[in-house]
Amino acid sequence: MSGLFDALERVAGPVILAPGAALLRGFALDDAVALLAAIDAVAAVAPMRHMVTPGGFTMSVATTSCGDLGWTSDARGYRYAAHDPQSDLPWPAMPVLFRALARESAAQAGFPGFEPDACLINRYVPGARLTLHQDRNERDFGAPIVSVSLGLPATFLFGGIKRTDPTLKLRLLNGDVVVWGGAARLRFHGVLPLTHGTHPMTGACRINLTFRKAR
Ligand code: MD3
Ligand code: FE
Repeated sequence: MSGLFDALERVAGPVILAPGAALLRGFALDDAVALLAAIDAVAAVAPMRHMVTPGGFTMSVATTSCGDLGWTSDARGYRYAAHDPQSDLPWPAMPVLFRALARESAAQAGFPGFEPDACLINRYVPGARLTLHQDRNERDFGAPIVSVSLGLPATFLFGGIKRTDPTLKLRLLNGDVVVWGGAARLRFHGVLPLTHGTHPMTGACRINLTFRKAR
């Protein structure tokens, strides 16, 4: 699955996108099949669903979570909760592989000892997108967020500290990991509408994992 080019990018190490933001191209490639199987197991217990924003919009991205805390949204706002509001069950445990990948990725980017307590799983089908936003529901902005892209490629928008700041476009591919910490942690970001396609591992979708320290 991983060719010479991928191997070379891994020995080359992190690409610094901006202060605090490090791209680890293909870092999750060898784990992709196992990650997707674990995602299926999580979604069997806590199904992917389209959350409603506090503004009343249904998100085009489908979401679930695993770990001690899961991210939820409804008319009352965005928050982390220990139970899936749809079932009242605790979120599924974070798979050991997820934990290890998040920790190793963060360490590669200069954030040793990262212990996420929440993993948000986003699923994009063609047309699904995420408008520019900041991630500010976590208690400690000192911890990074680690993101893992699987399946179809997406164009990621990386903005500044103000919503109106110019954005940089970055193509995120199957197996790419990005660590967002330090000065990058509160930058605006989003994902352009997914374009049609088929990926050998995921079919017609992209899945993104984000590992967070919510508490
Ligand atoms: C930059 N997810 O779940 S991952 C999200 O591809 C989210 O599903 C996107 O934004 C996705 O909140 C983007 C990359 C990412 C995640 C968190 C960040 C970039 C970030 C936090 C701060 C700065
Ligand atoms: Fe985000």
